[in-house]
Amino acid sequence: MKVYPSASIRNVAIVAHGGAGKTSLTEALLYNAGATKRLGRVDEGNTVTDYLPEEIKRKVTINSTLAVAEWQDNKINLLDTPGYSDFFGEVAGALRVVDSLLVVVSAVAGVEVQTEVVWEAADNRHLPRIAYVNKMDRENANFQKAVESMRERLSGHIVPVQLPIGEAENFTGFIDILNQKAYTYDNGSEKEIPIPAQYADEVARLREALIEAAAEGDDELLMKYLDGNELSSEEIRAGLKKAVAEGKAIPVLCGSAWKNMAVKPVLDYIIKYLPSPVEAAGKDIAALEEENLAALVFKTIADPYVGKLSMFRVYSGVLKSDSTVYNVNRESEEKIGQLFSLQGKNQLPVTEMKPGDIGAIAKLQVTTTGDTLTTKANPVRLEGIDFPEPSLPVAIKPKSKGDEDKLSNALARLLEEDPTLRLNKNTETRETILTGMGESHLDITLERLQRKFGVEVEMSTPTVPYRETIRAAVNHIEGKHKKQTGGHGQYGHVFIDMAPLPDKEFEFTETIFGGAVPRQYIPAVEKGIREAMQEGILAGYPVTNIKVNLADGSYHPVDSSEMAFKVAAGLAFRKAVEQAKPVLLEPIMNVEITVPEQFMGDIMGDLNSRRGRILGMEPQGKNQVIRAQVPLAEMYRYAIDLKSITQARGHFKMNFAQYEEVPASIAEKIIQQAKAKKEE
Ligand SMILES: Nc1nc2c(ncn2[C@@H]2O[C@H](COP(=O)(O)OP(=O)(O)OP(=O)(O)O)[C@@H](O)[C@H]2O)c(=O)[nH]1
Ligand SMILES: [Mg+2]
Repeated sequence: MKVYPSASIRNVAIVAHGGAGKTSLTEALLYNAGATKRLGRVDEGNTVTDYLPEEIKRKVTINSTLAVAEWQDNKINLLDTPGYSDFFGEVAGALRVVDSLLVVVSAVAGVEVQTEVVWEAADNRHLPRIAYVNKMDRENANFQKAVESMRERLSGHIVPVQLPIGEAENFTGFIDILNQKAYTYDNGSEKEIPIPAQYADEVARLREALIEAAAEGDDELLMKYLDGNELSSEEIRAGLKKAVAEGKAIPVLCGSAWKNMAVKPVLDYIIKYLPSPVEAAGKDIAALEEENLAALVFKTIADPYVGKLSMFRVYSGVLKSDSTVYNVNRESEEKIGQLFSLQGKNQLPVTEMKPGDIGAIAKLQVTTTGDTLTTKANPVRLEGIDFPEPSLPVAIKPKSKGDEDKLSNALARLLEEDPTLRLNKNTETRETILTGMGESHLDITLERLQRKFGVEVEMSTPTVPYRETIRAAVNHIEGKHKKQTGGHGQYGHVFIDMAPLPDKEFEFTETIFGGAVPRQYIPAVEKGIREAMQEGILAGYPVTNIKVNLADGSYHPVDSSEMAFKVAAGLAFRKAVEQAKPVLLEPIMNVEITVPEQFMGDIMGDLNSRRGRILGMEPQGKNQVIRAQVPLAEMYRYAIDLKSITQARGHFKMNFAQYEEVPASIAEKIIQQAKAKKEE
């Protein structure tokens, strides 16, 4: 593919709620730009951007995928993003590197939740955007309603720049408000027609609103407009472009990606109204090219056959094929082989990439997502990417024993690819815990493990790392291990005191008098206690927060040994715990939940049913932040339940607070279960 100068590049992410038609619109844009020979269908699994087996199977986008439309001597880098909230990490990566957005709104459903979520994220990044009301051909399509839902639920000045001619099965074309021209489609070919008479008033009204929005983009223009002067088409265009750049105006187009009607104007609008990287940076081209190289890796694709593919955006300087760069995050040089532009999964070689361009490099050695590639002489470090924290943990293990190494290698690769996965080993429960964004995310992760790396994995709810402790002090508890059956016998004999130790896990002391237990056996007694603490007497969980004192004992000059004293200590320990009011402890988590105001009542009720204690709440913009303490046992599925309570509008963070006693009725059940399991 040819090298495009920075001013002829547009970087656009296509965003919306799931199913609005992002992938279908991307496909139609590519088709109209001649990048593909046929219009693929999501439902037939043959689109450019939904190419992964997991995407084809579900008919849903999972990864942000790059595809390029060359239009009027410009290069549009389109990033087709997922709409489902589990994959928001992919959207976050895309938002970090694009200069603008194409927001798709279904003409049937109007604005949906996930569109609001990305819209807010885009507000925070000050990204200019245009919107496309898609599915105008569908039953119940209603342009007016869709626009109203945008005005109700999204920020900014929503400005229709087109009007559909007919709706649903009568949708035949569109009217260009600014130029006052109408077009219909006849078997795929576009034809200009006079504006149908019934739309004349509406077109005039919308044109006035459009001019007003354009005037607001520029103070001088606004004065001229308010003084009652006519604005020229050129002035309107320039004003609108400024208003879009500043995020004040959002032009709204409409059409049908499926029927390929009114798709070309989207390409025109992207070129005319959305900023090039040069405009977005507010610098001139020469400056950008002469500046030191700075490219951000925003996505990594791990393929067991092709190897690693790193997707990047150049911010300044020129990145060349077959060069050496410096990874400032890893403090290491990287060899760059062939650079590629991407058409979905297809790689198109390019010799170099100018500032602003987006592409991919294969087989980088040290680089991971979020790293900056720059020069060693004058390193630049770009801001990284804000990925969402995952909150749904599951325990995983390979289905076939012996696959452990294979699994951990495969997981390492997947983690490199997906920054919204976390992997931990719980040393107490000995489980491998994989944390993801939601059920679908985890399902797909397991599917990938199997497809890419051939490891089949089982998942289950993680085990709660309960602990045991005591509530009372006991003194002089005896433990005696004595075996004298001919030959060399065994003899160990101790008396211990035991007491709760609130702020420390364990403490061992001794007050042996007159060598009742010889010095050399005392460490063995401590060792015996420590080993016995690994398995409590209630349900087999580790015992903590106790202090033990070795008070007395006796020995045998021939039969005593370290081993015998270790065993005696263990016997004394179990007896002591039994008498010292043993209880079960559970981990309590600090939880911070952020939800829109209207869900507060439901959230509180739900926390109650999870044995939660509310610590406080405070407003944060349109949201409320609730702080609470909740037992971990009640939180394993919270990610799923919070999603369903808030329609995926809420999120939460949690970290360990402290251990607390399990309420008696619940402890009873846990102890019964542990007994049953042991007998099994
Ligand atoms: N009738 C009609 N159906 C459409 C149109 N655009 C998309 N669809 C259908 O709507 C469904 C979803 O389309 P996609 O393009 O996969 O939507 P998406 O926004 O990419 O969805 P996710 O990637 O899952 O977020 C598919 O069945 C499409 O065929 C349209 O303009 N008209
Ligand atoms: Mg899609």
